[in-house]
This record gives sequence, structure tokens and C-alpha cells, in this order.
Amino acid sequence: MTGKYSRRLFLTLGFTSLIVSGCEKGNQNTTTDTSSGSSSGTTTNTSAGTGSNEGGAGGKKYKIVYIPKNTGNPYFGAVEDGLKKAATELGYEYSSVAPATADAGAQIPFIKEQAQRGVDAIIITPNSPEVTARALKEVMAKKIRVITVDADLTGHEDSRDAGILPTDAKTTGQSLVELMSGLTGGKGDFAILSATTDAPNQNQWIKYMKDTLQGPKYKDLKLVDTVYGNDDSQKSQRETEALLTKYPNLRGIVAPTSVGIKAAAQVVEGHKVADKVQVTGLGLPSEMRRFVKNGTVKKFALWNPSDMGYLAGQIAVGLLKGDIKAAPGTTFKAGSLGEHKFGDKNVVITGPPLVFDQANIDQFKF
Ligand code: RAM
Repeated sequence: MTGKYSRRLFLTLGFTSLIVSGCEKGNQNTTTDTSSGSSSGTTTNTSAGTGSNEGGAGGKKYKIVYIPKNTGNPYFGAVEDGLKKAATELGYEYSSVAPATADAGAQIPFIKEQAQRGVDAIIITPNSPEVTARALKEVMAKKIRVITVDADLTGHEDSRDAGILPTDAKTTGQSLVELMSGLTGGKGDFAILSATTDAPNQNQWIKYMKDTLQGPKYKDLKLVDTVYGNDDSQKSQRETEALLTKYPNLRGIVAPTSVGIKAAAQVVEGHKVADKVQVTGLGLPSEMRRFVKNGTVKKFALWNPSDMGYLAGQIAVGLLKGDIKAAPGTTFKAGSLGEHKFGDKNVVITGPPLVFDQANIDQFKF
């Protein structure tokens, strides 16, 4: 997918707007089993297709599970597309389980259950570094490989083998401020609508947004509030409504979460205040297309989530087979995504970050 981008257009502090061709998601052979185990959640099993059986050593088919923050978020569906693509190529048995809500400790029973089931690797988007790290450390002691994807165990990186992140958090924070500044002419009050209070990725981005706001360029841009929609659509809409009531002079909302930005756009569209309140942040083009086309949202950003899933699947199998060694500075080949490198604390960056607007939104299918 990334390799098919044909032309780079625009650079905002490292966020690149790309014109793409043929970035359609591949169709996967998926069966969904919604009967959950003892914990509430969804299980999706994907047959590994007709690919080679490289995923298993000596005929063994590796069992790899993905645990996203919660069920029902299409962003994680896109991460799963990449994991399923890697499963088809590498022949591992793929499944996914997740809690219904993105609460800090909600993934713990799922982690324990999967370890008990005898999976070879757990790929996880953690809801909380502190709370999740303890359970994952126990899992690693059982020789199960652990890879974080999309969000990391910030401060507890020794509780996983590697972390796959879309871009460095500082660039994301800077770019979100720059987006808001560009849309408001660098002036006025704005608020952040985030996911959960524990979310490691959102918290890192917010930290760097606050650092960026210290710069003289942004002296007239004022962050008045940070609220949390918990990556729940209804709560995110309620939080947006409350912001509009509490801050009559609000000029913008930055939602660094795909659930939040969509909810904020819905509310702003409903109140017909898009000219006054600029909504931006991180979102899926497939969910935001309508709002961009009708002018509710002028610009927002993201990366291709499925690249992270694909890379995580490739790394998991590489680690299990011993073909990949996770160590800072080590390079490895990740299938169709080519060569990648483990950075500090075994973080691998996929990128590239993209900015979407009316001119390019139709080119993106995820
Ligand atoms: C939401 C999730 C996810 C984040 C995206 C941008 O879907 O919180 O972790 O990376 O937004």
C-alpha cells in the first residue's frame, strides 16, 4: 500500500499529504465468531489462506492473537487488515479478542485467557502502560512473544519485545498544533477531545502538543480544556456538546482519536457551527470523507493503520522463528513493506503520516 503512493505534495512539520493510487484494502477470508469466552468481547478468526506454511517451524502453525483497545472501532479493523494480510502470506493462525470498553484494566482477562490458550504471540494496543505491563511481563515469562502496536507501554517497554508505532510522538504533537493553527489563523481558544485518560498514545501526543504551544508562533492560540470521550462515540459527542456550551468563543477542537474526531464533526455539523469551530485531529478517511466533502472538516491527519498490523505480524513470526532479533539498530525485512529498523527501546516506526483534505480524500480507502 505505502509503496503505491505516487506523489508527495505537502509538508507540515513532517506530516505529508500524499496522492495515492490503488490503496484499496485487500479482501480477506474472514470468519467472525462473536461468541466470547468468559470475558466479554469479540473473537475474529482468519484462516491463513493458501499461503505457505512459513508461519510454523517444522509444520507448527503459530497462533497469533491481536488485542485492540476495545471492540467496535474501525481503526482497529484497519490494523487487523494488515495482520490478516501477513497471516495469509506467512501462514499463522490469526485471531482477535477485545474488551467492550477501553478501560485501563479491561484487557487483563483477555491477556490471561490467551496465554492459557497457548498462543505463541500476543500483539496488543494497550489501554494503559502501567496496568497492562504487569500482565504482559507474566506472559513473556511463559516464552510468549509480546508486541505492542499503535500505542506503547510507555515507561514499561521491558514488558514487550518490540513496539510498532505509526510515527514519533513529537512529530504528531507538533503537527496537530500546526493543523489547528493553520485552520484558525493562529488565534483563539481551542480544546482537545481525547480518548481515555490512560491512553499512552494520546497522552504522548497531548504532551508534545502542549510543548509545541510554548513556541512564539502559537502565542495567540490558547488550549482551554482537555476532555475525554473514552473512544466511545456517545460520550465523545456529549463531551463535544459540553465544550460548545462551556466555551462560547471556542474556535477549534483537536481530537487525536479517530472516534473523537468523528463525534466532534457530527456535533459541529448538527449545530451548523463549522465556520466558527474548526474540527481537526486524527481520523480515518473512510469515516471522515462525508465531513470533508460537506466542509465540516477542512483538514485532518493519520497514517495507514494496516501497515502497523502487517509489520507486527511479520515481526512476530520473525521473532518466533529466530529470523529477526529485536535489538536497537538491527534492521530486518518486513515482507512487502521492505526493510525496517528497531530504534531506541525496540520501537519500529511505520509512517508515513498523511494530511487529508478535499483535494485528496477520495484517494484513500482505509
Ligand atoms: C483511535 C484509537 C487509536 C488511535 C487512533 C488515532 O482509533 O485511540 O489508538 O491511534 O484513534
